[in-house]
Amino acid sequence: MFQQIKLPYDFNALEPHIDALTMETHYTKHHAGYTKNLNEAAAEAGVANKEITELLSSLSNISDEALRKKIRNNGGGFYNHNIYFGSLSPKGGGQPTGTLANEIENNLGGFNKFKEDISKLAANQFGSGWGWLSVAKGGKLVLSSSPNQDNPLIEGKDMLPIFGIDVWEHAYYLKYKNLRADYIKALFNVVDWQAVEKNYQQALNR
Ligand code: MN3
Repeated sequence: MFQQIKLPYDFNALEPHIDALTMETHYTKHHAGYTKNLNEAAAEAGVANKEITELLSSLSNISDEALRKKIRNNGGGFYNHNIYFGSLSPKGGGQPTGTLANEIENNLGGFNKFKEDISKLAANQFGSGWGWLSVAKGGKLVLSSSPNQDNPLIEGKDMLPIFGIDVWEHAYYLKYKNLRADYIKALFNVVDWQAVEKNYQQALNR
């Protein structure tokens, strides 16, 4: 069974940056829905025992086209939101420290440049999708964006995403309406860089 991460904070904990109703709807409806649909489709396709990263990077092995599509959309939705919700915290904000900070400095031109670049990628993603910070094989940090519930793994890039900005309207519309850029700016006030650093270390050790 694929399971949603438990939120280590209350739905209202990220106020005023992310409002409680958005958080509750996002987690209990959208993310829960992706997870349920993934579990159904994965059982049907006989891939329920795979690691999610393995499953998403080998979708072409699923011969039934409808099932493959269902697992792509819902498996992406499941995995992407585990990363998203897991890297937010009421105690977040500020900047990464340690190894991740050094790599952002060395690979991505420093934190301010990184923040500007990933924000632009997320803001400019046409329609629904994600902005990503990922780790390529060998440890290099890479920025990208994806449509729908895709991510670099699904796109066959052999990179592990460690931080994602959800720019589906369900992530911000109740509070920010059409102002996606304002939501992205606000999100940085609640990013838990220690959690992202943990994801980074795991990605290095894969
Ligand atoms: Mn979402």
